[in-house]
Amino acid sequence: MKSLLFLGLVAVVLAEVKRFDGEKVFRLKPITDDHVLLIKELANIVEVDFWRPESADLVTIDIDVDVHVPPAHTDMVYTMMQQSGMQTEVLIEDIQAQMEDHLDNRNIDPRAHSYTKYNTWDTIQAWITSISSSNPELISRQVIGSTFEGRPMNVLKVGKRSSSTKPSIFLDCGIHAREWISTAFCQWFVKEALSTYGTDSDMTGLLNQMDVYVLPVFNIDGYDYTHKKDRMWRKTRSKTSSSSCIGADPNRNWNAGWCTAGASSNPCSDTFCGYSPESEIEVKNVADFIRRNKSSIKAYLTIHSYSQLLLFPYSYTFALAQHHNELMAVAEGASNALRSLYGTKYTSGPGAATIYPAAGGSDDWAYDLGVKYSYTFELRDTGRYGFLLPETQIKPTCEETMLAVKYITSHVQKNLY
Ligand code: DDK
Ligand code: ZN
Ligand code: ZN
Repeated sequence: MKSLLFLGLVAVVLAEVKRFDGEKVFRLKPITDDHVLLIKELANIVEVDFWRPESADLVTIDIDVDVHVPPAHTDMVYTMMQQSGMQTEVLIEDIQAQMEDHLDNRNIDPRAHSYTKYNTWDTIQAWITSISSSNPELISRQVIGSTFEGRPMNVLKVGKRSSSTKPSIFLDCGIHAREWISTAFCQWFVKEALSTYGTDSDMTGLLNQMDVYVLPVFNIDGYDYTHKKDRMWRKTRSKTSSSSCIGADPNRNWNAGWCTAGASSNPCSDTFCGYSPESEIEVKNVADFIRRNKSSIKAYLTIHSYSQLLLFPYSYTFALAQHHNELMAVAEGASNALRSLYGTKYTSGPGAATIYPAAGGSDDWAYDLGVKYSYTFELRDTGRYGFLLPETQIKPTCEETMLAVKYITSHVQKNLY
């Protein structure tokens, strides 16, 4: 009886969804070295969840630092910051309330797929199966491996069916679990491709001439975890015997200046680079796929949030990429196209100088492999909602992002031969 009770208790604890009642996101504006030190010290004494930049190591003077502070320390942190003279504002008053608000409460079947909802992994998986089987002329599907927890990683090849290999573009979403707007974008892209092929001449031309490989959710285990347990999870869910902390940052785990800057070798950090390059099976699976298809892949696009940035190599060094000028010009063109729809402003530039040095990223790796047009998007917003972007913004965000993506793909197409 006692052991039954105990088992029951364990089950309750295991099933528990993390709540964020009264938890706040602060925006700190460090303008002196002391301010920077104070933030780093704070991260040492309490467990701070960095939203932007993604860890204490990345904090420097004159950048906005968005941090989620555990409830027990909220007052202490606020007082500490005020006393130091650092400008501090409350960005999100109550994460739990915002978490409930950012989802639309329409009484529709939670398992039904929608392009204007943050779908669960199970729903996305069913969508992947059905959309590929009902559009055989434009979509084929392949499994490129499994995640750490054993979920199949599906890549959709979107393009007019052809007997010969076409030049291609690789697009992934959801490298980071909590960046839900990213995952929504890949689904939107597939929908737009299907619904505008044959009517929109740019899309028709693109899909006739090229294939777009779409990986709808890169970090599936993490994404599932954000729906079921902890909305703010970022990393993979891999376990090792060397640490009780789980997961590595799948955007620090690539073999490109691996773990030399803007990444942590502490397994408990949100920017943990992993035990070796490609230690994360999801990274290995995608890297293998890109290596296998290297001769056809002309562009690599990866979608993140938030900050409204369009980044390109390098992030592991301040050195400029060999094709810097062209990459910059295309990024500017894409940002302008994006802005033309709703006025959303993006900043473009090389990662290290524009956001922060960060080694081991997928874009740098793809570029060094020879994929010239390699871009990282950081979608909406700039911090009002952060990772909790309301579902009502899925449509406008995806629409404007489509314009930027199409600008890039048309440039790639023009430069094929
Ligand atoms: O991985 C990051 O910290 C952000 C997205 Se959340 C992107 C950093 C720039 C590109 C790194 N290769
Ligand atoms: Zn990200
Ligand atoms: Zn981001």
